Amino acid sequence: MRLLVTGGAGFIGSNFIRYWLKRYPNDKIINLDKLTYAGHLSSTKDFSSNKNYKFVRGDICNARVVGEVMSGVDMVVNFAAESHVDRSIVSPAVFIKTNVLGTQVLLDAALKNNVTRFHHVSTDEVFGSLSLDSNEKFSEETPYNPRSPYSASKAASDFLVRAYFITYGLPVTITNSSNNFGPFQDPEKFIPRMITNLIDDKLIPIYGDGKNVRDWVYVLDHVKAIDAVLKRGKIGETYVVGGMTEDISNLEVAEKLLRIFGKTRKFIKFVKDRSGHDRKYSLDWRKIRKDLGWKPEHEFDVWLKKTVEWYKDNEWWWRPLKRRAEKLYDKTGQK
Ligand code: NAD
Ligand code: TDX
Repeated sequence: MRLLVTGGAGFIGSNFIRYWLKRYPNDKIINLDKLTYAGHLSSTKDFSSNKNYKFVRGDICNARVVGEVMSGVDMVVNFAAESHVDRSIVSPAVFIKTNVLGTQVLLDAALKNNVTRFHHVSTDEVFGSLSLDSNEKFSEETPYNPRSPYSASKAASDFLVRAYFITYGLPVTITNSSNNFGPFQDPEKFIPRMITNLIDDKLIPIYGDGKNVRDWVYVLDHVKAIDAVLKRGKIGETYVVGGMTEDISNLEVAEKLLRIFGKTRKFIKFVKDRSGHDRKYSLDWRKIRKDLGWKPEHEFDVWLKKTVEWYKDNEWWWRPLKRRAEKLYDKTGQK
């Protein structure tokens, strides 16, 4: 089988390719990535010389390039996106271009080339925000209510993917996953930002009161969920993918990290809140468990510790990215 992976030099995409080449050694993968500030060839270093792997630098908004790489492809897995909420608040336009227009360009090419599957990687953020005292969980039935330019652009892309299924019969599937953590995540995101600051004995900036809740899934669990959907998922369906945490606040995550590092709460610094900051995400992933037999297997505390070890052992990877990541927060004042 021939797979086109977009955004494979990013966090989840590179973890997906690493997993897939090992799991399915006869499959061929083309990685189409623009190498924006978030794309790093260093994340693909260990598999870049695999004979079944090919990297093409290009933009998913460019119909010519997309047409070329789509030729002869069986399945598409679309990770390419602008993915950072804080950046979407500072510069929304590129989120609409890549996440909405780029997805539409890919869908058109997929249709022309009769791919057997177009899998779109999306987020739980399309469902909006829960209140802290609610027991509600997001599921495949939850109406969309995006609240940031990032989540609005991802919601628009999900709707386009469904429209191509309904209107043209393109064989699509979608996953809406919660917050991922693990190796190769850019140090501008929460967990790696905290870890890399603590390695350098710096304070860790917590937005607002730190009570915001996220559902955390280890990146390999997410990758395996996509594998399950590609192999056994039903065409036209959406699957919600969540992790093993239960209502854990940002402050609690920070405290766990402080314990791992043997540091005190003095390292916590409360900073200005994110504008429109979603309060809580919580997911009901019973559908993918029941229909496809997938469930998260990586326990949060254990894999948080292993993630810390990974960042300690791989300074070569994140150190060159750290200064640029912090520049964003010079702009937002969240330092
Ligand atoms: P990331 O920001 O680490 O990587 C994105 C990749 O896409 C980069 O390699 C970048 O160079 C590439 N890219 C960006 N614009 C492009 C363009 N126009 N053309 C080609 N390539 C382009 O993102 P991530 O965290 O790995 O997320 C991957 C996908 O998963 C995204 O669609 C995101 O919305 C979704 N998602 C992420 C999370 C999470 O917690 N990180 C959770 C749920 C869903
Ligand atoms: O320095 C920080 N301090 C802080 O308190 C940063 C960077 C974040 N936060 C908070 C904001 C959020 O409540 O931590 C939480 C997680 O923040 P991010 O890592 O920016 O993730 P989030 O905004 O939840 O979005 C992530 O999960 C869903 C991904 O970036 C998205 O791509 C994905 O769709």
